[in-house]
Amino acid sequence: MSEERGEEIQNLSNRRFRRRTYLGGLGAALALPASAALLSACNRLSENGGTETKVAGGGISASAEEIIARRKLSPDDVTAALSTYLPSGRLDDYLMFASGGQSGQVLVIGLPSMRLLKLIAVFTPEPWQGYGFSDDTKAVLDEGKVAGRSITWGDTHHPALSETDGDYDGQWLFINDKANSRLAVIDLRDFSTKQIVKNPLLLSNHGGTFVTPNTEYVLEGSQYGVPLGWEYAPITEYKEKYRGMLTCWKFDRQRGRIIPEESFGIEVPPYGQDLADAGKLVSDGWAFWNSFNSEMATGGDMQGKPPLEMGASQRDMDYLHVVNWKKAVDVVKAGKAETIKGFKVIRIPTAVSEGILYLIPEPKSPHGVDVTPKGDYLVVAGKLDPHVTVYSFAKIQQAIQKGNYEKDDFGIPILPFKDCLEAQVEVGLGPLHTQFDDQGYAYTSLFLDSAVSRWSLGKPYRDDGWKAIEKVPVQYNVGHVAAVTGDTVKPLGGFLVALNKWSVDRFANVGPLLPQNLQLLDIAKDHKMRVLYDLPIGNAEPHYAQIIPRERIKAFETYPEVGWNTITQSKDPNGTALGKERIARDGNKVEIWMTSVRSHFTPDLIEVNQGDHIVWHITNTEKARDATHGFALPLYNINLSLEPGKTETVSFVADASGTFPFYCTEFCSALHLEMMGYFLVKPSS
Ligand code: RUQ
Ligand code: CUA
Repeated sequence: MSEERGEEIQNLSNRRFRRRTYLGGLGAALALPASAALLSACNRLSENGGTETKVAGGGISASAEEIIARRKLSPDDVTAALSTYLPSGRLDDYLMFASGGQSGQVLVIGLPSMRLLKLIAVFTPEPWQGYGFSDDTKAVLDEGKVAGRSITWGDTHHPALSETDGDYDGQWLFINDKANSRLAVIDLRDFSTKQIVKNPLLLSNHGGTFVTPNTEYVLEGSQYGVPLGWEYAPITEYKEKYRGMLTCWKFDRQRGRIIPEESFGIEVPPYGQDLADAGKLVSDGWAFWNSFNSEMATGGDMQGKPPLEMGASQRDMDYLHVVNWKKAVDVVKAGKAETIKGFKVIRIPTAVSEGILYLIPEPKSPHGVDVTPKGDYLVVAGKLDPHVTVYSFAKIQQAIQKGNYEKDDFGIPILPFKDCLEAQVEVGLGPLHTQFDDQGYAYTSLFLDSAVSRWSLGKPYRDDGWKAIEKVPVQYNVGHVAAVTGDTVKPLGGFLVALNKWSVDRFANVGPLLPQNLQLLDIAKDHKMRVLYDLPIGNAEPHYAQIIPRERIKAFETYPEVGWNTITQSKDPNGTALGKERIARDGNKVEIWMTSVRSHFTPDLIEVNQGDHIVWHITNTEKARDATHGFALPLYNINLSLEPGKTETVSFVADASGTFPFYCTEFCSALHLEMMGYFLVKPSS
């Protein structure tokens, strides 16, 4: 070491500031002796010779230390920054799929950097992806029509990655639309939506989507009771006519589609079914839904009745629904389901006599029910009870065997609470949702406390028993939490994201509608939990999220062949090779086979007559990664995205005459602005 260098280090280590604010945190974060980390950090700086760096916020800084001082960073700030920063070009270790709330989309976020990587359009037209503009994607959105009406948004809540043996396999993603009781299927080969299914009997859902351990079924529970099929019925007949339904949607992995004809519902009372989870391992074959309105309150505040939310909170207990979905599949196969509006439904008496449906009391107004990694316990968090309630799956089975049950007003067996209870752990105020890690800890969001609680599971997970360990504040009003593979049979731990509803003072004021705050927490085993990063979400309210190791996703880099149909994931008969472009007229139908390649559309001049029916196929013949072209046609409200290899078709009537320049909307090349052409529509008279 040069004398100069030695002196520099000596000077650095003598500075009280560095010792106080930098050393401890940095050393801990890197799991190195503090001095070694410091030495290598300053060695790197001085080896660079020109250590002066311009940093954001203005000014010149000579060293990490000076940046820390000028930006007034604490040791925790520095360790947080070092834990999440990714140098350019380095990839995130995990991908988080978060619901996009009212945007009707899915957000894809990299961890630990918390960078937004993609929005996947699902229930809402989205121009960048050309979603809802091409014929094929319009058809996907049209599958989501409700009683013939186009719905142009969705309230996405709970994404579910497809699973093999209870763990994410990275192939498919499902998500619900709470507002209209719909489900969507997203193919993770190209991160785009392939199918929307509308539940024919319901108008709202919530306890879904959740998949069974081998993605045999995608589960969807209704939330707000309606007569099945939502015909009018007086509210005074709520108990007689209104119902909930738990729907098991059959998923065909080969076809990559939900098969409605092989799907069915299980009728349940109008108890306001809430979140759900599928059993796994020892509890495979079962599924669990909470409920929050066993009072069957229907509001009527202006008729002198208690407001709905008060009415729905009168009893001390609501009901956990325990459902044997495997048996339900057999019952449907045996022809014991009824058909309502073309959809198979197991009615309540059949569900009871076949041993498909049981209830267990649960502390009032619960929200989440989460199955532990081995499938042996169910954790229920009751919003109005400071405990999480843990039920034992084995005890539930014993209670079922024992028989001699009480029944609810609908004749459904109620298993005794005490017989099924394993433990109650006081975790804090307003517990909602629980995730798990690889250490036998559970993490529960505390909405009212604005905190995340870490608590230990009892045997066989940990010897220290069922007990609260620590709490960390989050900002603010946390809904769901998501840990790495935190709801699977193999949770990996390490990171957890708190999806907070309120951000209040965390970000620059952007007016009265504030962003949501997704906070990344370090939950590594060897130290206390800590918040590392705040990610504002400025387009909607994400609810649930799932986090998967990046390498489990095997997405296309470009489409496999030029002329690819992204809905069928196979060659499109209208895919067009370079040199095969053409325009064909048949009566007043004009069909165009166009190619796009840097920096040209062929043909680039098209003339038709007003009133012609246009069928326009465009194939991006590029093979280079990221060589995407767009296609915009003014007035006609068309914008497509043509990723390398993709063929899109758009059909319309050229009912407006005029001169329409079409152009590429992706800055694809130096001659991108020149990538245009004219669509001329000759007036008919
Ligand atoms: S839900 S937090 Cu669908 Cu809990 Cu929103
Ligand atoms: Cu193609 Cu710009």
